Order: sequence, then C-alpha cells, then structure tokens
Amino acid sequence: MWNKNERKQYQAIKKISYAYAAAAMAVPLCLTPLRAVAAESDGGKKPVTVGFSQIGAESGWRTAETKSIRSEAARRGVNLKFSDAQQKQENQIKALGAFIAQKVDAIILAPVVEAGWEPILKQAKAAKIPVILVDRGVNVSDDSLYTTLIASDFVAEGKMAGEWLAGKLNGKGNVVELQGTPGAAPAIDRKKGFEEALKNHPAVRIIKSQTGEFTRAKGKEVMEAFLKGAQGGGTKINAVYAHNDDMALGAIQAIEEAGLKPGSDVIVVSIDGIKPAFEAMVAGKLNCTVECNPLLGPAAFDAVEAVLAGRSLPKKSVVRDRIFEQSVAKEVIGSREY
Ligand code: GYE
Repeated sequence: MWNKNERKQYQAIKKISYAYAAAAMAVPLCLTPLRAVAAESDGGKKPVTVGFSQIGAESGWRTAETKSIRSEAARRGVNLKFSDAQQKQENQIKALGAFIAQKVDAIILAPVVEAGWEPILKQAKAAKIPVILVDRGVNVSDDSLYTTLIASDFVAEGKMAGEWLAGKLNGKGNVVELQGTPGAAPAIDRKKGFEEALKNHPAVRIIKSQTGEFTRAKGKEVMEAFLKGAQGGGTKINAVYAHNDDMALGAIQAIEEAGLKPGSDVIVVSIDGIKPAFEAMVAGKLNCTVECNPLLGPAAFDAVEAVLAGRSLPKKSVVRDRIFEQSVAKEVIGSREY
C-alpha cells in the first residue's frame, strides 16, 4: 500500500502525464513516478546531486512547490542543494554559479523573471550540466540552453479567469487588476490571457492595474489604494482580478476594511487554487479561482533522471489546470492537495 504522501504524488504526476500526452509538441516521455530506489549518477555508486534554485516563499503556491520538490528528492535519495533567492534574480544567478562550481549533476531552476538568463545558462551548458526549468519560463534566443520546461499555460489561465469574470458581470463592469512580480512569466501571460478574453467583452474594462508582487501584504496595500481612489469620487470598482490567490486574499481584507462585502459588492477572481482560496470561497468572499498545480517534484525529477540517462525530453510539458467556482468549493475542498 502507498502512504498518503505517495498517493498524492502519484495523483499529481498522473495529471501532469496526461498533459504530457496532450501537449502537441511533446515527445512522449516515459514517466516512472513511483521509483523508490535511490537515484544514482554513475552506475550504482554515487547518489545524484541536484541544485534547486527557488524564487522565495512569497505565496502558498510557492511553499507547496518547494515542499513537493524537497519531498520528491528525499523519496528518490537525491542529494538536493536548495537555495532560496528571496525574489532576487541576482541571487539565483549566484546560486547557479555555485552549483556549477560544485559540479552538480543537474540544476532545477524556477526563474523569477523571464529575461537575463543567457550568460549563466551558457556557463551551465559549457559545464555540461542540464538545467530543468520548473513553473516559469525564460526568454532566451537559444533554447538548447535548457533541457525542458515543466509549467502551466499561464495565458490559458488568464483567459479562463477573464471569460468567467465577463460572464459573472453580464458583460459590463469595472475591473481592477493585481499583477504578479514584474517581468515574471505568469504575470506577463496572465495579463495577456485576461486581456484577450476581454476583447470579446468591450464593456468590461480594466480601470486600474498594478503589481501586488504575488504577496498577500502587497495585494492588500494596492487594493486599499484602489478603493480609496474609488471612494474619493473615482470610478466604482465592480471586480478584482488577482494574478494569484494570495493577492486576492489580501484584497479581500482591504475590501472588508473599507466596509464592503467581497464576493458580492466586489467580485473577486484569482489564480492558483490553494486551500485558503477554497476556504475563502466557502466563506463566500472569493468567487472563483483557476487552478495552477504546484506539485512539480515528481515531474521535475523524472526529467532529471531522463536527461541523465540520455533519454530525450520534450522542450515543454504543460500542466493542465481547471477552474473552480464558489458553488463547488464546499464539495471539493476536502480533496485539495495543496
Ligand atoms: O501562481 C504565484 C507564485 O510561478 C506559477 O508564482 C507561479 C506563481 C504562482 O508566487 O502564486
């Protein structure tokens, strides 16, 4: 029998492997999610060493991703070198430099922003260290600088949120947008997808848009400023679109403190699908969340094992996400894995 953790990991990988199968550009990848033996790099003696450069701990999503990678490394007997960049690209570049100097077998990178990776990725390539990108993509002119990207389709997530909100507002209303970290793939793409969806609904307008840096505190602060503007004679706010749940939860607090009801006076939609978002939906304060699966550990280490074994990998594997409305929150909250 599997323990609870193993079953969860298996369910997560199963979802991702469906997405592998569905991704048009994907080369079929043989996934071995339940391998319990220690990963080995040289025919059975030395355990594999992997450096993981993580962005930070800005959100519930991020914490869940870190946990998934750490626990999967432990389960496979991988020696994991973990580095927390505290939201700074320069710290990630330093961490990658250190991993290269230590001659790790592979690097897993969750890049904070899209731009500026070429020099360090060239160093990794010159040292023949494969780099697996998880969760966010990079902008490089030569895609041989990384092995594979395992991530959600952020444009599709933004589109789902936009289409849902336009329906909820009956095609008319004023929306404020809380953006993620400037320059980050999910911030760029979730904005793009949302705006694409609104093209079909010209009376739904984004009246203000600012970064809340993917954190609850900043989401609250920015929402407070938006509400002050509205209450001081500015345009009425009908809805909030937040690029992640944490910012939405901060915005909900700001709405309540302004004497309004989140979920009815102001409609709130966000992305991630973390447990606290489901709790807020059950409480009637959040209207909708688009899932973004952070349980990337199993797929990331499958990719590491595959590349070290010389197997080819697709350039991108898309994690499939679903949308959850308030009306189903009670029913599904018990089965949420993060
Ligand atoms: O949605 C947000 C986080 O990169 C997909 O980063 C990830 C995003 C996630 O901080 O909560």
